[in-house]
Amino acid sequence: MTDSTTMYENLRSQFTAKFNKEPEYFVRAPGRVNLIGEHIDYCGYSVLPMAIEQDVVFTVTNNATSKILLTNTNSQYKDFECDINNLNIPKDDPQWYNYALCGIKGILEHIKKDNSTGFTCLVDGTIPPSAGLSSSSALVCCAALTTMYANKASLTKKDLADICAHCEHYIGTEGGGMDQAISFMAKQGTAKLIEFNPLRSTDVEIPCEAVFVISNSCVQANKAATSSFNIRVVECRLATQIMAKSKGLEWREVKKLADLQLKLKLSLEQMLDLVQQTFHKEPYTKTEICELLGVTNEELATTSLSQNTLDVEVFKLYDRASHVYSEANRVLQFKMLCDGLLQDKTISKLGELMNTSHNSCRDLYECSHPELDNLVEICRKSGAVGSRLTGAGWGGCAVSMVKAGDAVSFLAKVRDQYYKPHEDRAQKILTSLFASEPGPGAAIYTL
Ligand code: ADP
Ligand code: NG1
Ligand code: MG
Repeated sequence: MTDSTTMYENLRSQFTAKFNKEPEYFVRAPGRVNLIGEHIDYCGYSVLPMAIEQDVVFTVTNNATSKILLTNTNSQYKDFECDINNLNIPKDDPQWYNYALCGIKGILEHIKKDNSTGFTCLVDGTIPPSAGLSSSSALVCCAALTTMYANKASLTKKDLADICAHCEHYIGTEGGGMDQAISFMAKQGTAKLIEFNPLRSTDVEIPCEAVFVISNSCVQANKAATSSFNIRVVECRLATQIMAKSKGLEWREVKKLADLQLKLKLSLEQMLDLVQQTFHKEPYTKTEICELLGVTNEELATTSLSQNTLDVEVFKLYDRASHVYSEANRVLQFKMLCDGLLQDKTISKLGELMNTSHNSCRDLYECSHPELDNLVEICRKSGAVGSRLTGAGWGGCAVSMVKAGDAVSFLAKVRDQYYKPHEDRAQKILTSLFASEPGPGAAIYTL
């Protein structure tokens, strides 16, 4: 905490001024940048993120009662109060405090303790919100860790990551657990391969001549406020189930593209062939999907859809499944290159994989945004070896891999082309364009 001592002292003073008592502890959880492996965690495939320095910090004192009191250093986020034994999280109202309630609820359901202890908490965050750097999960993870500590429970990082991956579903987004896993399991100085089912993490040593630069398109995309994210989850589920049925499997039981691959014992390349054999490129109507699966509209709602996708009429299966299987392969290639298992030109090969990943997100997964594509192009022309959107997309950040010696000129070129010409972007440049190193995971600091 040495570098950030002033920041923590400042939070302590703000807490004392607001609540007229001393805080007992701090809890922090970092955001993350995903280097490669986009929109595949919820399909069961491995991803390759690293934690960033930006984080969410709770300054806390436990209450003698079950009351929870949340206040935020940013006045845009209004104070919130409730009883820890009576949590209500609507799926169609992504208020900031509901993310905290997700983390609290997840832990309470796991530890099953009667008479839970509430807490008073000042929340502070430095992760640009709705920018694909996982501010939402940092908030969820911080709240979960606080609830664990306040209630004298003891959970491993892996337990916490597993619980939090699921509990962000309470707010409606059906994410796959990458963000929460890296927030807890991150280690300073290393990116991580995160694998699922069972959850595990492996250090990935990035070549030392590579620097990662994050640039925010300044287009915000709030994932819980629209159905775009969950539509992608459902499209992948439908693609899984239709391929499973075509192969004579009990399709209702298979929900993830990775589970289907395991059941069929095929390679990723063979899964791509199966996608091509099974699907036409044109979008599928709901009627066509019901016919293929042999179910009614009502049955489809329970076998495959989620609350905010019930009214969706058109699904793209060929493109979405093609993205997932090819992206899963790119993650494996990226890891092997970093491990030195694939020879020659490591950096430029890593860059190529990042570029192909972005193009696939843009064209097949349609989760980019014109401004984000423009930013990625600028990054590539400014000397990045590779550049791609990071996180869910539809706006938010790009991550670029740059050779260390090129970093200064890269930053200057991107600043001049993307930020300087627009006053609103220029004002936010310090928090929008920065190099990032792998940071540590979530922690509790007692006072
Ligand atoms: P991402 O996870 O990519 O940053 P999301 O759309 O998933 O974006 O989550 C963004 C939401 O998280 C914000 O709208 C806000 O409700 C919440 N949030 C993020 N940072 C903070 C913060 N510092 N304080 C309170 N709420 C925050
Ligand atoms: P962001 O951009 O942080 O909301 C989301 C999901 C991840 C993953 C990525 C896309 C949540 C909490 N996060 O991240 O699980 O699917 O998109 O790779 O749902
Ligand atoms: Mg999020």
